[in-house]
Amino acid sequence: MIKDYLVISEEVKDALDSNKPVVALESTIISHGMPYPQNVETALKVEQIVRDNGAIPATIAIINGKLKAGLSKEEIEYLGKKGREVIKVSRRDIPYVVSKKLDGATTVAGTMIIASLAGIKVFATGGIGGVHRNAQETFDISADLQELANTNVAVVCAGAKSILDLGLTLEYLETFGVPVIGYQTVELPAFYTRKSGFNVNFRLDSPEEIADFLKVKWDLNLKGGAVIANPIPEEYQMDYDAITKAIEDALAEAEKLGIKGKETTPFLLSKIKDITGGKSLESNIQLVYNNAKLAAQIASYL
Ligand code: PSU
Ligand code: MN
Repeated sequence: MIKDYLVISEEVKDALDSNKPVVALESTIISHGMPYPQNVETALKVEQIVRDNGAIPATIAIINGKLKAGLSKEEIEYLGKKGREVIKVSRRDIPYVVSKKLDGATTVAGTMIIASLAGIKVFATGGIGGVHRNAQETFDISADLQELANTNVAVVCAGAKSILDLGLTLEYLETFGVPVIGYQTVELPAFYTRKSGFNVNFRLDSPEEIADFLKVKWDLNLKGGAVIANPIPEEYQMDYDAITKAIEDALAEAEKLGIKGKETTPFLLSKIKDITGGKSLESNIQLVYNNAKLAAQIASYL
């Protein structure tokens, strides 16, 4: 049944069959998270970094109605060029995009679902979705959090952007039993910055310890994923006040224009990039590389 829908690339299939480490990568970050051509360059380099660290990359998307684990260079180029014209696919969107034989770029939630169907346990990205600021009014809580509650995939990220309410995001994850692990840090990183003012649940200092943690969680059938929060390297972090101001301005603009639903996150990401004159993009690219490396190391121990 599943195999009527899921296409795993030869390389990824071979790796999974021979128990080699595989790292899933998402595609919304390519289509909606970064501009062309940096998005394609980044996506290809991320794959290379995964390889350099001993694992096989599986970039995930929906192409012509097929759930794909492992994209070709041409497919990555295609998604990157189409950009925000590609449908952003979270859990609710999958049946539509598949039944209509469309293309879709998968979010963290969408990527976790397909990774899990393919048997991939570790996934690297930039930042996860979460509870938006003012969610008590808007109810805007990313489906990524429910996916983390339910689907057994570990997500290596640089924390979450403070376009979100990080405190409420942590509360939500706590309620649903999703552990938040800090890699070599007790403080939750806030994507562009290493600091957020919030603590993670557990600090673990090596990929091996993180792999042990995940093994225990899943051996005990404690359903769901984990957030592995990996701070942006010191030299690429942004000035705290500058990024805070850019985020405030982007949020005000979104409010003024009445941006809602699935448009909100892509709108804020591109606004922040414009306001910071592209500086945020460089940080964003570097933190993704850093996450790909850690994810490959964790996958190798698992
Ligand atoms: N946060 C980022 N970069 C991103 C995203 C979030 O810093 O590219 C993308 C991811 O694909 C994430 C999605 O899963 O946005 C969340 O969207 P929403 O808030 O609509 O659930
Ligand atoms: Mn939302």
